[in-house]
Amino acid sequence: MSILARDGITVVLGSQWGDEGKGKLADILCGEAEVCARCQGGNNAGHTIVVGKQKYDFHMLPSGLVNPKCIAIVGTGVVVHLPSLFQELENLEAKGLDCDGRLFISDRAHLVFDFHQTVDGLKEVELGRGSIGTTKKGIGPAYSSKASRSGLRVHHLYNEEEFSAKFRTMVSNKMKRYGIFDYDVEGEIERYKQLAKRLKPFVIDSVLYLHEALKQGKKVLVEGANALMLDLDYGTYPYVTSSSTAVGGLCTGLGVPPTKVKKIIGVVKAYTTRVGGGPFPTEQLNEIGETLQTVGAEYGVTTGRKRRCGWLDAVVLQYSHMINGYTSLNVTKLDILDQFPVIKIAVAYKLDGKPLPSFPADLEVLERVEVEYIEMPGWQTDISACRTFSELPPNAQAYIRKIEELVGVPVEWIGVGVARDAMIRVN
Ligand code: 2SA
Ligand code: GDP
Ligand code: MG
Repeated sequence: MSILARDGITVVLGSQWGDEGKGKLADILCGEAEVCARCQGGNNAGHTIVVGKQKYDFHMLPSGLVNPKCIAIVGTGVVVHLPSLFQELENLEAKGLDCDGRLFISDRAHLVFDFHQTVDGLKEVELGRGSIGTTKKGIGPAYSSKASRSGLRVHHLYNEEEFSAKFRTMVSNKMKRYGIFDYDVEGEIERYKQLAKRLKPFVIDSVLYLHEALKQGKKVLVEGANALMLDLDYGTYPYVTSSSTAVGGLCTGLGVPPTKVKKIIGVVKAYTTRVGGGPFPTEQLNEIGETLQTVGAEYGVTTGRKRRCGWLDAVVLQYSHMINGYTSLNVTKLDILDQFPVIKIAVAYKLDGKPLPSFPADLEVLERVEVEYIEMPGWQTDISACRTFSELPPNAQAYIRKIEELVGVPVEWIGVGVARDAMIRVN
């Protein structure tokens, strides 16, 4: 039975605050995909894939590169820091992946420059205690350049005069706003001339490429980065990233019609984590949170920061499903709950004693909500060797069934360990 939609696009999306294990599922699905594309974000993302003894960290490049038959596309909606892109490619090749002729970059994708990263850091300092906790990869400033129509795109690299003039203006505007910072503008322009040459064989019109691939009936997987609660519009603004991480970002970021999107898999960590600032109603600032953090090895793949941890939140998942319309779910890291005698799930938020109808927009409201939980008995057994749903202990099965009931979406995949094969397919 096919694991991807038979025709059109399958997409893997983070349903919480990221790091749900999207990379691992994307890698499994890429066993069947002919094309794997990224549609948003940049090298702020960190997707981990473990195959045998080898561990791969992906940041900007699609996880599909692990499968030797898969073509990888960095789509228009991605913001690309070229030095990091080549570094990532070199790291993957050093681990034995042959990416030759399999990676393509949209000519319409916007570029992230080192000065965007500097500005990212300066903005965070300005915000002080209210800082977002960004990855400082220049993501927000690069998307700001794009939205303010002053950004540079991949195709601009091949018009040296236009590139240099716009580049100088961009830097000078940033220095007017943030003060003079150390930056060799002319040296950078020279460096980009070399990077442009190196990039040339990778550059394509990704709209045409994907259109043709879909017309030929190829199976396309789109790998979402970050997650719904970090979406610029629907996340916990302003504690969000600067791209559209929801399903809509797929269409804008790749230039494909929504009618081509056939399967939408929401990745749900069996508990919740968040890295960076911002509200987190089910956060456990206690022993439970510490256990989840250590047993779950919850560290940022890009920055190495400790991730904040808490119980699963059905209010978040229901809201996430309203926006993304999941056709199935992948519950990941179920094995991390193995030792808990009791597992909690948030099922409602109350404000001044009254239940809220959905996840609130206003962070001040969110800060004040009282979270209502249900309790489920744990299974207190090692489930890491389970490979079928029926092998899971009854209490673990009940936990999965409860998630299905609360979200109203079937669970198709269950992760029970880091390795590629530590995954249950629920039929
Ligand atoms: P940014 O850098 O502007 O996108 O940061 C804005 C917010 O988005 C969060 N964010 C992330 N959250 C989870 N995982 C991410 N990727 C890395 C990982 C994170 C890391 O896989 O572990 O290594 O720290 C990611 N990228 C951005 C970020 O924490 C801000 O809250
Ligand atoms: P992504 O950003 O959504 O791709 O997730 P990350 O790679 O940032 O973080 C997920 C982490 O959990 C990685 O270290 C994965 O190797 C690991 N992981 C994924 N699925 C499972 C699982 O089912 N069990 C365990 N124990 N670890 C998992
Ligand atoms: Mg991650």
